[in-house]
Amino acid sequence: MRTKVAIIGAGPAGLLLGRLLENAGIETVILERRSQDYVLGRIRAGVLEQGTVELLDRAGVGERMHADGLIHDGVEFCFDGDKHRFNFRELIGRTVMVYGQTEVTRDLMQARDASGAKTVYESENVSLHDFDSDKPRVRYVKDGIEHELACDFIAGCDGYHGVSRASVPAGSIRTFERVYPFGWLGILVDRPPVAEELIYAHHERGFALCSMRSPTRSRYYVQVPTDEKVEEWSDDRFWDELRRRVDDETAEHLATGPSIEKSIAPLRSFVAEPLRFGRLFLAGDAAHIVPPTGAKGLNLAASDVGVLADALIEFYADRSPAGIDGYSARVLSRIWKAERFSWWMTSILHTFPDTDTFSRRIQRAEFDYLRSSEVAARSLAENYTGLPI
Ligand code: FAS
Ligand code: PHB
Repeated sequence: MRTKVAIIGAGPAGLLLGRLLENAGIETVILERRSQDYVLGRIRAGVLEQGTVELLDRAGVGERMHADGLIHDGVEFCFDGDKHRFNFRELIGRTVMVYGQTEVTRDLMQARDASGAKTVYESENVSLHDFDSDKPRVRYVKDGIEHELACDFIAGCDGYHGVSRASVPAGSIRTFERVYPFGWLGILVDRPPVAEELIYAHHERGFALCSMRSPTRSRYYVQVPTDEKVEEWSDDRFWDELRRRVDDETAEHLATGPSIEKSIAPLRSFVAEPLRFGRLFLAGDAAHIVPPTGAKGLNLAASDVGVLADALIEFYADRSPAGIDGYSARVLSRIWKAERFSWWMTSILHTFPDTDTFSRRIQRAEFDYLRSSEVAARSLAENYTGLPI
């Protein structure tokens, strides 16, 4: 079998790259380890930057997002009960879209299925070969039968635990990492959101986030120790803890109910460099991880593949290598700025086990500076709504 671009992974990065390339007449094959239902069953991101919305429109999958997504002009920070709203539209004339990653993935999957482009779900033992030559190959097993896919390029969109980054010789790649001493326990509940916009809460007991998926479905998180077990958290225990970390008004208006999903996600910052190895390119979580505090993970994956798609389209149109040669440096510059913002948001909003009174005063000063300085607030707004691609 042969194709132009072999894409490893059918998460948002792989599916969006596939759409952008197929729309430009460039044939792709996506190899995904899991089933479609499994991929759709993962509950993850919730906030889209305007740049991501524009890319999804360009991919031709924006209809349901514009119909069901919620435009948010800002967010609220709550520091030990003090609340302050940051109005992004007033500060910098930009907004964000609340539309769950599950729905983005569903829209991309449906468009790909309708186009007839080939996706091999439940492909096993994917391995990458000869990507340091101009004849790269991918091998995989499907239903017990071995296959080989010859291609021009391989896009490693297979996430943090994928095979693509692991296939790069150790001496050819550097990684940078910070693992945080806590995780996020998240629940999904079919109850109206407690507020119109997201509330990021700092409290001495730990961070909490009030988010949403629609006017009738909410998403909440509380910071938990890294060794916490989700089975030790009943719904009642979760709601009690959330109420203690937010302001009184929010606690009073919280509409609680049975969780329909409950899971703990670890928090880490991670970047691999470079992101191009001959005919292999890394994009999305295969290339980087951010703590979800800044709502950057999904958005970075989208901006990576937007740049990679343009580079590959240019190569096939003009045989020009300029875009593919410049891919790694270009996306890494934006990745590191998103890493900085996500680390900063995580640092000011979470309670660190080894913290001291000086560090807690600095966190409070960060909040006081943000709410008293328009310049500081504009910087927050610029980063949260997404830096230029
Ligand atoms: P993904 O991990 O989504 O997709 C990679 C795909 O590759 C998967 O479908 C996987 O099955 C497949 N794959 C892996 N190995 C393979 C192999 N060997 N062969 C074939 N396929 C293979 N971001 C936010 O902005 N906000 C959040 O709240 C948030 N919460 C998160 C919670 C969790 C538990 C996790 C893990 C991430 C969260 N993220 C969040 C980040 C998340 O949204 C990612 O940034 C986003 O999924 C990145 O998309 P992809 O790069 O496509 O990677
Ligand atoms: C979510 O709704 O899942 C969400 C929103 C904002 C974040 C992280 C997660 O920063």
